[in-house]
Amino acid sequence: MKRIGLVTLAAVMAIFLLTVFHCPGANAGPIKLSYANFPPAPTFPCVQMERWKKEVEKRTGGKVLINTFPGGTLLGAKNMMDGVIAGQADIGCLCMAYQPGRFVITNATSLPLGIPNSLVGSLVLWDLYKKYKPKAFAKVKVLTMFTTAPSNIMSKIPIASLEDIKGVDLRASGGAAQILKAWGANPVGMPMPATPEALQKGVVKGLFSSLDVMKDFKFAEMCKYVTLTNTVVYPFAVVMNMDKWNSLPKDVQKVFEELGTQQAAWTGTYMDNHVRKAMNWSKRKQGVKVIRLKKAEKQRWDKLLEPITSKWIASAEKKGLPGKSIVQDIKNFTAMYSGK
Ligand code: DTR
Repeated sequence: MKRIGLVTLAAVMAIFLLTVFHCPGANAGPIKLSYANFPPAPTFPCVQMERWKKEVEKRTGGKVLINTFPGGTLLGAKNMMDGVIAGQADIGCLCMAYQPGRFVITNATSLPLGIPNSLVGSLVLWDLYKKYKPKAFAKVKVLTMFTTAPSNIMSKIPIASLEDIKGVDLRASGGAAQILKAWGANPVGMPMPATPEALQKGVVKGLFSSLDVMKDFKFAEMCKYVTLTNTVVYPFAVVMNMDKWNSLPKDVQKVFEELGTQQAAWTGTYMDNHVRKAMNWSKRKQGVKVIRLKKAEKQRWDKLLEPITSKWIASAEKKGLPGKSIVQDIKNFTAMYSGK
């Protein structure tokens, strides 16, 4: 009798232990996800990451915990996409302009098509992604997309004319590099985190980017001139490992899906406000001088950009992509979100 009792007890305990340790969901604790980002924590891609983390943890009632890795501590600017596909991080934030050949459709937002700010740019990009569902993202779940504010020239020397910019080494990536080239500068490509050292060492005399970086990377300490061009945005994507996405419970997936457009709009708004703050700080605390191109001069600069879009359309169509419709959609979405 005693032996049978012991056997029964052992069986009950075995079933209990198996249930606790092998049945996912039963007592398994929160779902933990890693989120990698390439630039330092105070910069806008990481600020939006922390906001998304907070929102997810709140909206799932603590069912999901996000572990964030800013500053390239888990994945860097150029291996973000492949790292997420391989599962080195569950989620990753990447700047598509750093790989222009890989993200052809979404990088079309980097053409000089007059996107006026980051909020409009982010909503346009997100709509473009949803409409075309580019193959480049087939292996991941895209959680959101957003763009920077339009780019301007930050430099150690004053640039007020095409003559001034001729042959100047300026850092830019992707579509923005083509713009600099059209203006006669010498574009030097590198991801943003490599730029402070390039400026310090004199490898470049300035950069072409949205102006948030004047404060967040303290570029205002080295670049005392800003030439306003308000041309082209840089597109970003936040992607998730597909198997990890498929393993999430439906209610968690729903929270992530709902955040897609909201996060794009939140980031756009944050960026636009932050650019204003960064420039106020740069002018007041760092004595940065803002240069506005004279009207006739601006016309010369704009004229040089005209062939870029038609060239892009031709090269996209050669690759079998509907280049013309993509450009038209960007223009239409921009007009719609700008209230035109
Ligand atoms: N303008 C792009 C992207 C960019 C703008 N602000 C930041 C901050 C941190 C990383 C990237 C960016 C660029 O020049 O790389």
